[in-house]
Amino acid sequence: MNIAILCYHRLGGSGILAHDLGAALAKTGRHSVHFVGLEPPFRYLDNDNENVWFHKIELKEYPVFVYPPYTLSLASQLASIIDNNDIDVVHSHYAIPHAVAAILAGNIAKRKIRTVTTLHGTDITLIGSHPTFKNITRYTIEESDVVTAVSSFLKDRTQEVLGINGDKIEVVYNFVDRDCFNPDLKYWCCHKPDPNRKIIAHASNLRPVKAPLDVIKLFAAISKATSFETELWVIGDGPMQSKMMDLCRELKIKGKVKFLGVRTDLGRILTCCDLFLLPSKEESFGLAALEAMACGVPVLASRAGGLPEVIKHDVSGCLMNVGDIETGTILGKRLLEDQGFCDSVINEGIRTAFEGFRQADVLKSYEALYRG
Ligand code: GMT
Repeated sequence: MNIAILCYHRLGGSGILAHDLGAALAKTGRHSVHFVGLEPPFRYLDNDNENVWFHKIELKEYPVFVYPPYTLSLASQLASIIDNNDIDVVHSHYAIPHAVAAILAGNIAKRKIRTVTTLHGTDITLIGSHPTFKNITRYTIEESDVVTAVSSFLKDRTQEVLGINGDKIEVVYNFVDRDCFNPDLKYWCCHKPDPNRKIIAHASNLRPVKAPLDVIKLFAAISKATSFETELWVIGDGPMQSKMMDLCRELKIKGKVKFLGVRTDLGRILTCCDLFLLPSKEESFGLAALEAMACGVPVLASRAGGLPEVIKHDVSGCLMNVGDIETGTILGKRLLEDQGFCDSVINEGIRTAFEGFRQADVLKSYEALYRG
């Protein structure tokens, strides 16, 4: 099949999943994958498959426009891409505005396409349910041939906030790319000078929904509670970074916290870490948690959204209530200090990442939905 994939190229779980899915579909040799957007998706530069293409969407600036209308440019150019490349399926990741553009392009193009829309989380919980977008989000879900959600939580939430018929939405979980996330990756920092120093990590786009200040508070409290030396690595960047830095200064832990910025070698970095924190206020799936589990890093996450579908408390990781730093500190200390518990959590985390969320199963599900 010829599949067009629309996604955001900036750091974010939906773009990462869209890229990894496209790369994996192309690798099967059964499909050509055409990424369409303003820039190639995050991680695209690692791509070396001849069945993968990138089509750049050009924006038109004009004094009459307050902002260049991206959705219209995307829909118009996508229609040509569909006809010129015999596209069979347009798979939109993140409903707004990709699914809108796909539906418009499907109406404009001469070729008949199948529209598949994957809901990732904030496209429903924060954006799609907002009064300014609610009608168009519901419309795109109703008009897409297939709609998937990355967790049962997100499916239920979409039904609830948009009044959508549940039969319309299929749950297809996310997966991790085993080549990029596994416990055997090695990196310079694996040769840690001090084995008694524990590395605690967080990776996200540092938006308020990720509760980045709770990351700092948790780290400060765990650091105080444990007998180990500790360091926090913050990977990614985003609007809360300067507030996180301010809090580090206030809590006098500035020297222990490193901001590593946006990295494409996240898997290699994770293999050096001893604990991963994801205390989000909301999280429809928590791809970063699954990536950490795949690399053999125990995860302490919040009991938010779809995270309990990914992490079984006390088995494949630990869950705390959102904002409950006190309980999080006890759990984090245990994950660092109780070696037997930590080992069993690590093993179960790896098993979950590669068996519970098997890439081959996810590919099969999407391929079946593409065929109809
Ligand atoms: O979490 C983000 O801020 C990024 C966002 C996105 O759409 O790029 O992530 C969402 O999609 C990911 C991939 O499916 C999920 O793992 C994240 O849980 C989800 N984020 C939220 O629900 C907050």
